[in-house]
Amino acid sequence: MDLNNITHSLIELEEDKVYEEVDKAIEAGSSGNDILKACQAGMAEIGNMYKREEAFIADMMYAGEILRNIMNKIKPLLEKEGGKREVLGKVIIGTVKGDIHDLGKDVVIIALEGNGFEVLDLGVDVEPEKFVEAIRSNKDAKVVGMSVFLTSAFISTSKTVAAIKEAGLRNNVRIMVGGAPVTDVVAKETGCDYFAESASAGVTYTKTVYGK
Ligand code: B12
Repeated sequence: MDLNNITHSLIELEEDKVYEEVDKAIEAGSSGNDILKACQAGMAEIGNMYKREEAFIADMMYAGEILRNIMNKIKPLLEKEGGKREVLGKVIIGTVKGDIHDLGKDVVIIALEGNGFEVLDLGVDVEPEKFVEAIRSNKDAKVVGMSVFLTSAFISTSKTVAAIKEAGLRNNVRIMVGGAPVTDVVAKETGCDYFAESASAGVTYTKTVYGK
């Protein structure tokens, strides 16, 4: 099924139309992942429009609310697509200090949980110390995920990794980082182990760390 209508109506912020299109796609048997991809394309374009000063921050906010509702609609599909039900391991996740974007992180949480991982969500604007404390009190968590959407918050990622090192906990965990502006180079320079370009890349990496 052609999911361009979802992307298009999201860009146009036609809220009712976009829900209608999502419902149609679900009924036609589209996968949760494909519906999500169509939404991500729309969100990226809204971000570009904001950058070109063709959209306001209020538009990004509205699009974010629409996406949150769509995520609630497709959550059962995404979970079912994950398959596994037994608990495979624990992951600590949060959006770094100075950054409040949480939609990307929340998609990752749905995907991890759907694939059998327990997730400790630290929320947004997370201080480095909070990551450290969570690692210290959850010795069974072998993976930490950091989300960052602002280039100005890359420094928080570096600081968080440094704080984990300073606390003597760096060897206890593998750290993955993701978010729209993140690249392999950013992951390396901030001291993370892995750049996850998508939720499913994050799931694959986590499975590898846990030997699953
Ligand atoms: C919606 C949105 C907002 C909403 C956020 C709502 C929310 N609850 O999250 C609001 C309106 C609050 C917002 C605010 C701002 N935003 Co904003 N926002 C966006 C927008 C349009 C979409 C982001 C989004 O939710 N995408 C959808 C999801 C699902 O994201 P995704 O990237 O596809 O996620 C996948 C991967 O990235 C990956 N992933 C993400 N995190 C992680 C973590 C791990 C561990 C793993 C494994 C994987 C992973 O997996 C996800 C699922 O597959 C982006 C544009 C863009 N290109 O992303 C701008 C964007 C990120 N924002 C931007 C800016 C500038 C801002 C503001 C500074 C604007 C302002 N002047 O105030 C503020 C910052 C506020 C703050 N302190 O954080 C810029 C950042 C530029 C930069 N490079 O620094 C962008 C890129 C827009 C642009 N092109 O200019 N924003």
